[in-house]
Amino acid sequence: MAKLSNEELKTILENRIVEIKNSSLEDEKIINEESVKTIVKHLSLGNEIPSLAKQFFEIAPKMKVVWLHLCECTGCSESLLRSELPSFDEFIFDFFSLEYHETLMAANGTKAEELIEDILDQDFLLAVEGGVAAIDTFFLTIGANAESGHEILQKLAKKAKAIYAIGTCSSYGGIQAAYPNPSKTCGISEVLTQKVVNIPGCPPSDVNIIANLAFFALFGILPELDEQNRPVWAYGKCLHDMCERKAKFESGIFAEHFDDEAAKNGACLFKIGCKGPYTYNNCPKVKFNSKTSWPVASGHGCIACSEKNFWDEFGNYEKPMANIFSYAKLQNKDFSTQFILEEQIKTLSNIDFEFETNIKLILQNIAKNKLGALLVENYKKSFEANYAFIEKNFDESSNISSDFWKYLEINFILAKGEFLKNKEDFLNAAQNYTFKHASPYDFKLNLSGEKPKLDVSKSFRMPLIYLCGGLDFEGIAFSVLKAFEKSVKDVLEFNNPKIVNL
Ligand code: FSX
Ligand code: SF4
Ligand code: F3S
Repeated sequence: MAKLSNEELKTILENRIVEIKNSSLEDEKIINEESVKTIVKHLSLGNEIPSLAKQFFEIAPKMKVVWLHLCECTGCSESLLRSELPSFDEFIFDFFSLEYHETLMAANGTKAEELIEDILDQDFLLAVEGGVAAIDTFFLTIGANAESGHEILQKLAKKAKAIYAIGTCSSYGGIQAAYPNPSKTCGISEVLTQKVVNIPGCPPSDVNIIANLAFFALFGILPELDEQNRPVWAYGKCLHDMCERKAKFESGIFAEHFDDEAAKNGACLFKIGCKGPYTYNNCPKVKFNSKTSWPVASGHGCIACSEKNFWDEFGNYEKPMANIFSYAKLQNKDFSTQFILEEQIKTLSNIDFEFETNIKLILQNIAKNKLGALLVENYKKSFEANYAFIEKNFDESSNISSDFWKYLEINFILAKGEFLKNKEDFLNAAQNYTFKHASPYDFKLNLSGEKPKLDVSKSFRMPLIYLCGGLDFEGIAFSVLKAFEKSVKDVLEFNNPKIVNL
């Protein structure tokens, strides 16, 4: 749904408080102020909401929660149990009423199944942990009556006020859906017609679980969602941009081993597999285990556990996404054909697009700030021959161009230490890259002026960073072309919102 302003949300809450006061439903309980404040802070709802939210939770009948376990490892519940503000007991006794949770409730066997039947006539939120075996449903058979998980899910989803897919398994299928997926498991939204809010992560943080359920309890609506139905407040930003090791990434300082001095001194973990640049989640901010740590702080690096198909698409987890480390063996064969490139070049020639092409000057520009100077130094150390080639073949005179191929050639020279003689070499490398995910390039597309402007001048540091970080030329070629493809698509869409046909 569209994003409501904090003012609009405040009005909804005020009205709901009045409604409850005028009804016979008014409850009376003590709510921990710090816990409400923390939830509201995570949701970025502004300063006026916490006191209203506290008042609401104190008088509103507790929202019932049914938590299902389908195909999964119970890591999501483990994450939830470690919540601090609110604590898990506050969560299930004060803020909500946890009616059904197979690993936590006392009831079992037929008694447990009766609980599900009883809840069907009441108002409840459905939280589902785990993917669902939806074709050969016997792979997931649960309980005394040997019902399938698929049947139980369908039955509850029809009556739930809102449905949350908790974790990557429930959102996208997760580990059991990894190749070759023998049980043909999938995310629950693939088998439900009802709207499902995805809270991915293997596991997701306690914060992302609780705050999203609390949003519905407070306002009776779902939070703003992105195109994958993930709450924007939690999954709207790339975690790499919030990472405490980002300055090291920008300086080309990478750990080579998990236990080396560089790793201990906070070096970036990209070279030993961190997938932070490809992952949208708020882990550096909200952390795990009562806010004690998150993967990158603990020294391993992110494995992109909240991204779709991460088991298959992001392995090898302790190596960068270079072809030599790939087991996925995808090939991007239909990507950037000659025809598509010609279309892109045509679009670029109609927009404001120019840049310096003298690599010597480009490197001098990068070295103007502290991190950039370190980066150029580290590149020079690791790619001595390429650096010498640049020194030898470029003078100090500026050469501004808007030639698409010149941009590609700069990347080629940085990676290979020679001029690009055959354009095909660049395209073939991009098409032979065996991962589906491009490494981000910092292109700035400005659509607010008279003419769209594509500024690529800041992006020249990216190949240096990626090369020092162990990405291969194939990865660089693929990522550069993907960045152009995206910018051109955005320009075309801006010029004519109806055509987007690359
Ligand atoms: Fe495990 Fe949950 Fe991963 Fe899946 O978390 S931590 S396998 S997302 O469903 O239990
Ligand atoms: Fe942090 Fe990983 Fe990004 Fe490095 S690559 S800055 S460790 S998120
Ligand atoms: Fe998962 Fe990466 Fe966060 S591995 S927990 S998305 S840091």
